[in-house]
Amino acid sequence: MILFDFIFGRKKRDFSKEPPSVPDKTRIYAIGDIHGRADLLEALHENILNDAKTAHGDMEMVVVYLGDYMDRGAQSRQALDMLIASPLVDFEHVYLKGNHDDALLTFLEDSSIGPDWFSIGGDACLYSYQIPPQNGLSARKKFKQLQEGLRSALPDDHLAFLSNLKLIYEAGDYIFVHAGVMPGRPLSKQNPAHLMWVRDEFLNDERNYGKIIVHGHTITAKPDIRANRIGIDTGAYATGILTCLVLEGTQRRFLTTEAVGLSKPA
Ligand SMILES: [Mn+2]
Repeated sequence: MILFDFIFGRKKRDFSKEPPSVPDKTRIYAIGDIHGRADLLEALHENILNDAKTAHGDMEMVVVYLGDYMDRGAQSRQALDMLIASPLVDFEHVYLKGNHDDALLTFLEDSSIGPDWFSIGGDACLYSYQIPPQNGLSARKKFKQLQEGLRSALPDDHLAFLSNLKLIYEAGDYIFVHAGVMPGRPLSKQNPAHLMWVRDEFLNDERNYGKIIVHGHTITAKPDIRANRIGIDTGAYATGILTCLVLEGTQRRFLTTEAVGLSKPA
């Protein structure tokens, strides 16, 4: 694909001399990992709508969700309901896929990943769909039952939403992806799992990709602003702080929710 030929090709912009920008007359709002915090999503949407009032009428508004809508927080189902039923009006919407969203889709096909999924908060997701816990069964039977329960309980529009998530989005000098990229590999060699799961190889890599990579997935207390990337997962499910990066021209700024208290881990 053209995108990654550009990223890993030879013609790389020196962003220290020429600041990265998004396309003209475009304002982009990128939202970090929601993880079942519909309450914070609602608050952040309100902040964004207020913020958007300052834009000129001919400006195109884009909202990019970096994925991990599901798990950990108590309101996975409600978060998807909100994204599906109450999208930001007059915005273009880009929904990226996080490793947790992918885990749910995998679990629908293969109940043997249940223990791994639960170890990263999948149980909270199932509770939000009011699926009974199935305690007292062997692990194999329990996760088979839970899979059946999820297949019945997951609304068609939720399945369609999750099935249509994208792995990557490009705008101007920026690309947006859930976790990051595997450095040194062209897109044709990128494993989708890396785009959703990568950590240290990417986080510790300081090379200029020719684009600034906006990502979630790895929690930092404040937005993690580096020369080649910006991380905006501020651990909303536990901190109450859901972060949004706003890009316009060469400007960057942030919107966040107030800290509204700790969620109860499931
Ligand atoms: Mn993630």
